[in-house]
Amino acid sequence: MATLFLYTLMCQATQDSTGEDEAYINFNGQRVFGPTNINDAQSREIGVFRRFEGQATVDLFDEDSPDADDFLGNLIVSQGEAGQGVKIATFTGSGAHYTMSYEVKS
Ligand SMILES: [Ca+2]
Ligand SMILES: [Ca+2]
Repeated sequence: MATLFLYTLMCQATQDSTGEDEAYINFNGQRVFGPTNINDAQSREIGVFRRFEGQATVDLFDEDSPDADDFLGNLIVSQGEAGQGVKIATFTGSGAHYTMSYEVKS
């Protein structure tokens, strides 16, 4: 087992062209953060940690209504990353640009 810590979500460019995104994060398919309103050059503290075995998937979405939500990309972490310190993941799906800092600990 290892623990994934999600620290900060940074938005370089939103997916929505009309202003803020409503960003949310799923861990292994379950919502763990958001939706939070976020615009270009803004960041949000996530402050979520989850235990996992083997590998885990973190998905980033922009909530839209009535249209379907936009998938902004994913991050796959593995137990073997434990102890490697803080890393930065990049999400560039659907024309957006986000980064997220995270860390895997044993
Ligand atoms: Ca959108
Ligand atoms: Ca949206």
